[in-house]
Order: sequence, then C-alpha cells, then structure tokens
Amino acid sequence: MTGWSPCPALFRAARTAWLALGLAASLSGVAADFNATAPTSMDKWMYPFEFGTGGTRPVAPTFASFDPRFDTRDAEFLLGWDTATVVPTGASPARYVLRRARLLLPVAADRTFLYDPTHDPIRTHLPTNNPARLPDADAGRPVEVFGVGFRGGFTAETYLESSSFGPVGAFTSNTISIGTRNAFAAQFDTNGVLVDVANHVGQLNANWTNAPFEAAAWAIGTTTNAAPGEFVPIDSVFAFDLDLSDPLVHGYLARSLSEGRLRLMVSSLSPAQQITPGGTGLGGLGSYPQWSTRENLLTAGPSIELEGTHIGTADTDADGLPDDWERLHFGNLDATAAGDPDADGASNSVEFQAGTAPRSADSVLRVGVSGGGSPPVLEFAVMPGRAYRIERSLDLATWTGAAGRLTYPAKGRAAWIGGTPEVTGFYRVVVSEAP
Ligand SMILES: [Ca+2]
Ligand SMILES: [Ca+2]
Ligand SMILES: [Ca+2]
Ligand SMILES: [Ca+2]
Repeated sequence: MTGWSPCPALFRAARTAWLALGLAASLSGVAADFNATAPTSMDKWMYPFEFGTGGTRPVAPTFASFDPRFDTRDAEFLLGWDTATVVPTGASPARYVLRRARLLLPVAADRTFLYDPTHDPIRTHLPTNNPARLPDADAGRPVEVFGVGFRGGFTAETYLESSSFGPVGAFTSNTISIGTRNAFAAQFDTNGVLVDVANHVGQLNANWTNAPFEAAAWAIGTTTNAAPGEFVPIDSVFAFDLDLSDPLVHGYLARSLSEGRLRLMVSSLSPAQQITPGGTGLGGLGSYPQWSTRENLLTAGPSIELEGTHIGTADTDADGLPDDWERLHFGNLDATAAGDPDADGASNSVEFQAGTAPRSADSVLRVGVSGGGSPPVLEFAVMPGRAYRIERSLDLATWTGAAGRLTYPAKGRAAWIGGTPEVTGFYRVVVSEAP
C-alpha cells in the first residue's frame, strides 16, 4: 500500500467527478440481480500439435514445456460463454457489479496430478543447477485461470473452436511454437495492457528471448476432493473464484458481460513427460491434469457461475441515481444525489459516477501526490469499469488534458505520471463510465 503525500502548495490535486451521463443502453425493466450458471458455449484445447482436433476433443490437458522451442505454458485450455441469456448486454462495463464469478471444471482422468491450491513462484521452475532456483515448497503445481488475449487478427468474437492454433514452425526450427498462438493466457501489465504469460518463466533460446516476470493468476483452482499434495481423483470438480477485488480483472469480466462474450484460459505449469534439451526448467515424468470439455459425454462439462447486479438506466424517482444502484447500496430509493451518508465528502451522485461505495467512507476517489513533483505523479484508487483522465489548469477555470501516462503499480492502485517536468498548476482526475 502506498502512503499519501500532502499536496505541495503549487501542486494541488483536485478531486472531481464528471457528470456526463452516458446513456449507452436502455435496459430498464430487466431484473437487476443475476445469479445463474452458464453452460460453456465454446472450448478449445490450445496445443500446437492438436492438428484441428482442439475444439472437439472430450479432454483437454494443461501442462508446461521447458523445451525452449515451445511456449512454457505449452498446453492451455480456452473456455467461452455466451452470457446474454444470463445478463443483459450493451451497457457500460461500469454497470456490471459482480459478486461472484466461479469457473467449475471437472477432472477427466484419475490421479494423474498432485493437488496444489497455492501459487508457486517462477523461481521454483528453474533448473536444479541454477543458483536462483527455489525448491517447490509444496508438492504439485497450481492450476490457474487468466484472461485471454488474441493475435493473428483474431478477437473473442472471431476466434472459434475451429480456428487454427497459430503457425507452427518446422520441427527442425528452434522456435517451433513460441509466442505465436492466436489465443493466449493473459494478465494485465502495469500499463493496463493484456500481455501473454505463456513464457513468463523465461526461456534461453538464441532466437527468442524474454525476461522472466511473475504471473499473477486471476484464480487458482481448489477442490474438496483431495488434500494438498495428494493425487486428484477423477470426477473431482475444481472451482476457480476469479479475483473480483482486482479492478482490472473485474473490469475485464464486466466488459465481457457487456459484449455477451466471456473468455478465460486455464493453464498450469505441470510437468509433461518429455525430453527437454537445453530447457530452462524441469521436465520430468508427466504429472498433469486433464479436464473435461463440453464435448465430454461422461461429465457435466465446464460451466461458470455468475452472480451480481446489472445497473439499468431506470430512475423512477428522477433524482439522477439509477434505481438499481440505490437498491444495491441502500435497499430503497430514499437516497438523494446530494446526500453524503458516509460523510466522506463525496455526494451519492459522485460516488455513483466514480464507482465507489456510498456507505463506506474508506471508499472514495481521493487523489494523492507522490515523488518529488517533477514530473508530477498522481496516485488514486481505481474502480472497475471506469475511465480516468487527468486534466491541468492554471486558473481553475480552463482545464485541458494533461500529457502523461496512467500506470497500475499495484492491485487497485493507479499512478499517473506526467509527461513533462512542468509541475506548476492545478490537476484533477476526471472519472467517467468506461465506454
Ligand atoms: Ca507447488
Ligand atoms: Ca433514482
Ligand atoms: Ca459519500
Ligand atoms: Ca464512500
């Protein structure tokens, strides 16, 4: 957690909320709360040598390769849901408040891998002769869920079960399939951009290198059917509760619901049984999970539970606060736009715009200053589904967009770094619903 610095006299950060109401959709009359299980509408084993069968197989294993000619997260499992039957589409991502997003995945093979419900640092994957290597403190490897990024011109809409994995090079090449898959497990980097995590362990390949970085899964699978370190029996169901406390993850899910098309990728750095010449890490005997796909007739297949509130546009008491938002936070329509029941200085209207909680004084858009002031750095907490813009003024009358970049140094935190050393002036953070 970053501490707040007091504002220097010449560099005052003002708080404001932008009241440009985006009437992106008219969805009044639809029940606001949703709590439903959606069946998987597409899934595909993402493995370079699936040769066209990835979309229709009954089983999708996930495992790693430490052969540097391949992605380290070699075999991934793509899952997709058409969510329009569960949640109305078309509104701003700010209008989807999730309380639970839980992927359920049945195990399709008996006792092929050890249960590990906690994160393993990347250093535990380094070869035994690497001095930076850490021993794996708990047996087994966690099964992780990430978002999905696309390349090769594909999008969540156009990438289908029948779409190609991506180019697979010649077997004689030392980059047979690395960094090329058309759909990949992805996380947000500190610039808020979805990046491929397939090779975060770092490979030692003369023609393809990347610096190692730690991957932070959006969820790690848990089951009640095995104790940590034990083999997992067939038909165990793994539950993955997505980290809704991360505004970027929550925002990804909210945008997916707005589009009616949710995509997630399951991945695990489970060892596969293969020779790993020159690899950076451990190959060893195969010990990897195999998941039931929606084509598997022996199980219920994968599904997702979605619970939350869709905030429609209806405002029957005409106070500027959507009915659904008032009921979500107050249980009735008695709140007023100007009210400030939590006495945090932000009116209910401002809290609605900023996505903060109107009954929690700790939840408020408050801007702090860090660094020496050159360039200016503004820090503030971010909320899901919001767009933030920084403006600067010399007279508190005329405001113009300030040159700089928005970064996300820690979960839930934004740091805006000014693009010029100019610090004199007033700055404000303008928040609006994400388009
Ligand atoms: Ca482990
Ligand atoms: Ca109202
Ligand atoms: Ca308030
Ligand atoms: Ca508040």
